[in-house]
Amino acid sequence: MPVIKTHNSSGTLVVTISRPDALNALNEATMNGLRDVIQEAYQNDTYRGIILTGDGEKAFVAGADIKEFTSLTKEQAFELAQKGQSLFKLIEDCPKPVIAAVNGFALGGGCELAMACHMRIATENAKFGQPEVNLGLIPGYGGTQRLAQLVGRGKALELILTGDMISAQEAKAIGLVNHVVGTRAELDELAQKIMDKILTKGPLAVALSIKAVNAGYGFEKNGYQAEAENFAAATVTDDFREGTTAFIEKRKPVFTGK
Ligand code: CO8
Repeated sequence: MPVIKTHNSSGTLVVTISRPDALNALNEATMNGLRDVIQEAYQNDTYRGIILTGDGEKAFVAGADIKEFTSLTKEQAFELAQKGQSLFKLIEDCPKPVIAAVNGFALGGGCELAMACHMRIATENAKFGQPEVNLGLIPGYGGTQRLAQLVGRGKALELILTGDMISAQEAKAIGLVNHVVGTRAELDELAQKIMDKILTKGPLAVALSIKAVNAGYGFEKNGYQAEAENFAAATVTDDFREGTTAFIEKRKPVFTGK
């Protein structure tokens, strides 16, 4: 199962993305599994909050599964981006608190997933980035919007245009991460400690706070549609074919701008 759920006595649903051989990359089955779990969390009163994490020490999520989208049509790419955007929006709008516990690489769709959560806690070894440009691509799961909201437009553009990976400490310094801890055990402990504190508050006040904060970042008012359109436009270029082929062949891409 690519999405594992466990439930503890405090009412926290721990959702673990588990595809260790692919650094927990988000393939279709994982995205579908994640949607099912989040929808269930909306409806099931046993679950009072969600901690979202990745299996193992190496990766939270290393992005969308690059091997799955090498031969998309523009229409399919647009639909896939919109589908992912709507799942991440479901997470962002969840009336129960959602904490990302980031244990390693949070890249591309993985960084976008962490940003859709209400807050982010990371281990020292975590690395954040939007490396899509290395593939001749742009972020497609809300990253162009949420990164700018969290760290400001200038820093967001620097990260998106260079594709650079940054450390957990750098991510904290720019406001992408709330807290950084040393080990995986400390990560789980702090995520639960913050969750437990939130769970002592009035659940309605928590839900209404999330709703009110999110209202200032309206899905309709922002550029999600433009992101999906430009993501789709990128997927039918020679550069995208070269970028993804080079990743799979483990070599540097040679881009031509076509
Ligand atoms: N997709 C598929 N497979 C992956 C991915 C990925 N994103 N990341 C890693 N893997 C696989 C590798 O191919 C490798 O598999 P194999 O053993 O079969 O060769 C395995 O995981 C281990 O990875 P590495 O050997 O590369 O491990 P390293 O420690 O050497 O490197 C890195 C780790 C730096 C994280 C490296 O794996 C990497 O650069 N990964 C890709 C990161 C990336 O570019 N992510 C962004 C993807 S694009 C994206 O997320 C767009 C979001 C919107 C999509 C919209 C949907 C259509």
